[in-house]
Amino acid sequence: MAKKEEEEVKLLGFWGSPFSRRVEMALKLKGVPYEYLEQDIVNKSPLLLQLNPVYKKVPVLVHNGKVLCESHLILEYIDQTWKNNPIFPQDPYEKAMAFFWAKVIDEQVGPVGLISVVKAEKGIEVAIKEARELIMFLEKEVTGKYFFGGEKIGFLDMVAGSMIPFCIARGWEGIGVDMIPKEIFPELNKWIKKLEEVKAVRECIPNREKQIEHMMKIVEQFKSA
Ligand SMILES: N[C@@H](CCC(=O)N[C@@H](CS)C(=O)NCC(=O)O)C(=O)O
Repeated sequence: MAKKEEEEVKLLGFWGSPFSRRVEMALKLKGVPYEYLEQDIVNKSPLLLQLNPVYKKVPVLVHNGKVLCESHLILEYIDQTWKNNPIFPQDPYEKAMAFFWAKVIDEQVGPVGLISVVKAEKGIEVAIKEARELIMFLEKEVTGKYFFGGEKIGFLDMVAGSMIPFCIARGWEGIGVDMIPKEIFPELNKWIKKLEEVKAVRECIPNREKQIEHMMKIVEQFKSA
């Protein structure tokens, strides 16, 4: 019998990055061993610049010499390469919608939601109201489900989980805003608890105090930008 080819999986990431944490969640969920290379995202390593010359960002996954950038694409690649514990819906429409909401989370709710509240150009109340209007779409999306992915944790749980409760919410918390209170978002709060019960997720949640401190540095940059 032919010997199974040795897999070489490397991940260039940054501890506080939701984009790289979600890739780790997927690798852990699938039980894929990987070598993790922590990156300085300010003083970028020659390796990062060489592997992701277009965006110069983490995460970068290297699988048997093949280089992949952009977390959504990396998660799809992981799901198609290691088929156990699938994280994408089989149904083409559901899969397209998962990508749609992932884009909303990364491009609207995430950093943009934090910047809008920090800058509060129309006033803090309006900024909070607008951010919550977007988050309400996610509350509706998860209502009646155990996870966004259904019975089991999936792609959208990893995208939303890495970005909102364990990253951006810590920025809002740092500036004294409880953006996702239980009274307004009961389903999302239940979902956050369920996420924390999943070992692959729990192992990828950054330390709370360290993350708040990191998010406050980002807030200062937003203020002076
Ligand atoms: N769209 C990218 C976003 C990746 C990203 O923004 N990574 C940040 C870390 S959180 C980074 O490497 N930033 C370095 C920079 O902006 O120069 C993805 O989904 O992977």
